[in-house]
Amino acid sequence: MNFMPPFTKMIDLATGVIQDAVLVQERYLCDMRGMYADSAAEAALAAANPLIYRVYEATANPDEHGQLRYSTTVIEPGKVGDEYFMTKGHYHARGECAELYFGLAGEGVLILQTPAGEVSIQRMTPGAASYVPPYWGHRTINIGRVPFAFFACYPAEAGYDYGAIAESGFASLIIERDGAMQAIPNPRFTRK
Ligand code: M6P
Ligand code: ZN
Repeated sequence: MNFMPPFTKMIDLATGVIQDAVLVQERYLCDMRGMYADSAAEAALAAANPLIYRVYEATANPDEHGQLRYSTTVIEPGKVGDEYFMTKGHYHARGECAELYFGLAGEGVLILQTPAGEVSIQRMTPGAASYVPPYWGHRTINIGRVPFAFFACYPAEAGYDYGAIAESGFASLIIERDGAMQAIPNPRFTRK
């Protein structure tokens, strides 16, 4: 048995930043090429190349069975055309692994989807504990005017499968229409 040392890290609930984060991922528009529906709007923003989101990871816990990892994600406010800033979205490489999200700041949406294209849309405000069941792909979206931050905890062995979502996205697009969030069908979507 490997008795790794227990630890506690503070998370700034207003900003979502984890103290002494081991790994920080930054994704700019150029890291998400082709993922937004409006390619003309994407091209118009290409030179500015805005920061879309950051991921702070607490520790690099070993990817072994039984271990957990946790992170926070902070998505900037903004849109590409009508479509709100969002994460890439992924399935777990080990599809049987679930995940738990907890809203910290701002206002967001968690969109989930089965490989067959069934979609579920969950609103995430501070205090919302949203469960990502096994086998559902998941993406988060900032639908507010300030950064949207949430905490995530998942089996260390879950892994990432970005392929299907990078190719055809989710069955619904989350857009702003007349100042409000709306889900509309994604014409580019095909089943996994
Ligand atoms: C959450 C977790 C992470 C994930 C991050 C960004 O913090 O689910 O595992 O990396 O969101 O999402 P993505 O990897 O799809 O860009
Ligand atoms: Zn996940």
